Amino acid sequence: MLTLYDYLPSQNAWKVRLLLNHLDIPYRTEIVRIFEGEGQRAGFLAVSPTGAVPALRLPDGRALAESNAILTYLAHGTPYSPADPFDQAKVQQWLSFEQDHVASIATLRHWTLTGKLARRAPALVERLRVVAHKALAILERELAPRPFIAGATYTIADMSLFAYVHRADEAGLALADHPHVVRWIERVRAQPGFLGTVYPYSIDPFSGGELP
Ligand SMILES: N[C@@H](CCC(=O)N[C@@H](CS)C(=O)NCC(=O)O)C(=O)O
Repeated sequence: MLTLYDYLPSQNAWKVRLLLNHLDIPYRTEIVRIFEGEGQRAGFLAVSPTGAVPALRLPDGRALAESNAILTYLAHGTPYSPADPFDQAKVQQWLSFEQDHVASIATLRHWTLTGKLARRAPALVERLRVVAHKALAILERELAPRPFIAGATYTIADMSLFAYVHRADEAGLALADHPHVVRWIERVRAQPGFLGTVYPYSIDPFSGGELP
């Protein structure tokens, strides 16, 4: 059976939970208490080189880290990953965009919800806000003419982007200013096997501390 190394408030891990739910694949969960330093233990670093969740262990013992790599692996041969090489690369294009641009929303949300924002350098927060606003503006423009980010069908690129974009309000970014993004969020929510559960940081009393 697959093992998902998880931290419940992590939306990077949620992406993988979402795809496993869409595909109805059974798995076991191993919780990594990232704020208590468990990610930096040698045993976990052998699974995930950065010490971050999510990570996936296959039944044969091999391990894979990085949410988008895990999505790519699990979606291979399913309707969520196109077979055509160009379409596949287009999905990868948006997965790269997610890591390069949308991660700003993830960081702002994390700092806002765990009370760290006021402790951060204002110039750094401002820089992240600029990147996050630009990311939402790009998505608004790109989603205007088509239902899903990589084309006509729902793919892992949508899952990956959705994880943090649909929580942008919690990062202090107004989703209502982006009507095409809002309609895309509704389309993603309507997919069979959609996973609605999002865990708040408040379930972890250590989440207000700094990551080791
Ligand atoms: N690029 C990674 C980012 C993963 C990530 O930042 N995970 C956070 C939780 S959302 C984490 O485990 N942080 C602990 C750490 O970085 O030590 C991915 O997409 O999987």
